[in-house]
Amino acid sequence: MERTFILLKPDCVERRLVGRILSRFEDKGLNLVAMKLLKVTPDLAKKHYAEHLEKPFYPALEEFITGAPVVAAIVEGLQAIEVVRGMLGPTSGLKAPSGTIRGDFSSSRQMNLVHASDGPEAAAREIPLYFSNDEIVEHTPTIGPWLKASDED
Ligand code: FUP
Repeated sequence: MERTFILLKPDCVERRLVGRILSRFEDKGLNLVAMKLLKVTPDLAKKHYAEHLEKPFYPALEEFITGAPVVAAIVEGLQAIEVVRGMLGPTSGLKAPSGTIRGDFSSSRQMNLVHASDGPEAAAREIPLYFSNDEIVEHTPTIGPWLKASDED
């Protein structure tokens, strides 16, 4: 089992899409192991988007990500990092194919509704930015045997 970090961004909360987007992760069979509503501070935005700090679009990105509440979550599942990235689609909603979250709900490169870790190093860095260890809930869902065969890992 692998864990990945998901952030439902301000456009997702403002557009009342939180329930519908979370449903897609639940429908896929991913386990929710942590979740909270918060406002990203400028300091947290700089840490989260450290690789983009020097980019020309960073000031607008910080204004956007700090502009309304977000929902942060950790989900768990087989190959969860790659599976969730595939569910989001490419960065721009204009390029993302129908059937992906960004393709179905976004027409923007910045307002693309959801962030998810793009690899194991990113997940390991991002999860502790948003959650302490005691906010992560270990849990084995009873439906587990109906979501995958016992030899799949
Ligand atoms: P992604 O990994 O798909 O979330 O995308 P990136 O890490 O490349 O970019 C991080 C965020 O910066 C994206 F969600 C959108 C935003 N962005 C812009 O606002 N303008 C750009 O030109 C590129 C990215």
